[in-house]
Amino acid sequence: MQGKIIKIISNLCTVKTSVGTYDCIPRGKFRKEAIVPLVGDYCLIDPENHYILEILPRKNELARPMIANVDVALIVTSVKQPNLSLSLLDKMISIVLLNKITPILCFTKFDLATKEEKQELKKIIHYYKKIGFIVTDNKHLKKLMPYLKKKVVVITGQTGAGKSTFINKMDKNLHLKTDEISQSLGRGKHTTRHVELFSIKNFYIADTPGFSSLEIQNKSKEEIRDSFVEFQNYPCPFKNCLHDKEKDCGVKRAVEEKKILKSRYQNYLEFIKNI
Ligand SMILES: Nc1nc2c(ncn2[C@@H]2O[C@H](COP(=O)(O)OP(=O)(O)OP(=O)(O)O)[C@@H](O)[C@H]2O)c(=O)[nH]1
Ligand SMILES: [Mg+2]
Ligand SMILES: [Zn+2]
Repeated sequence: MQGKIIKIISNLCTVKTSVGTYDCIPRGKFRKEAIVPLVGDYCLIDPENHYILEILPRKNELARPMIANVDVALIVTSVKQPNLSLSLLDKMISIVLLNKITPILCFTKFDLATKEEKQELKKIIHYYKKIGFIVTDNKHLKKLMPYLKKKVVVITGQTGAGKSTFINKMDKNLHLKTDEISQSLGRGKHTTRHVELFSIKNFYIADTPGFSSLEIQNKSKEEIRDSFVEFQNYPCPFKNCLHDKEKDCGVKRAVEEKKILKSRYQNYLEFIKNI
């Protein structure tokens, strides 16, 4: 019988099939073959003995959050509490794009920002829109819905950014656990502990544990460069340039001329330095 893994807690996988859900454990051969089942996996199960027999090929997978077969990533970034982190945002955008997932940028907690901070945010949001991203907030649900229709969506972002709160808003029956952030640490408390896919309206959405730091894994400097999609708008005279050292680099010039957002370029340099 075929199904889709919608939840994993330790090694107990909840598998949704056309005739109901089954709690299954992966069969012994998985450990031997180093196959780790992921939420989002399509699999074959033995419903009588509650075994997962086989994981079907994936179209993509993320290490953080751990999930497979995703179409859209809703990247949640709080503008305050926790503080705005454009570094985490840019990193997540790169990871998502390099895994062939469509990013949607969702800013939360605008209500906590001052007038000046809102002005600054407006400019930042304008930039991300201009370079081609869908940008939204956690208030305008109606505008967002068409982008999620029939998709498998993962919500991801810093702990305490408001991911579970946002999903609760999408479906009033869910009642996912949410919690205030720690005032002393200025960040969330890792309230969501496991990845789980929910079928709501006409799409699937996975709530996931938040993070406070993130690594780009198994990607080359060139791949990271190419995930900064706006760089290609600025011709550079150097072949295969990483846009970090050359004096007359086209991308560096665009940064100086304020055509490329400075934080984007700085984050890019930081990411390739760490490869
Ligand atoms: N002021 C304000 N608070 C918000 C907003 N969205 C969420 N919150 C609050 O932020 C806190 C954290 O929200 P959660 O939904 O638990 O955050 P999370 O991203 O799921 O956190 P983890 O599960 O730890 O990753 C809660 O107290 C929410 O009520 C918002 O737009 N404005
Ligand atoms: Mg949560
Ligand atoms: Zn260059």
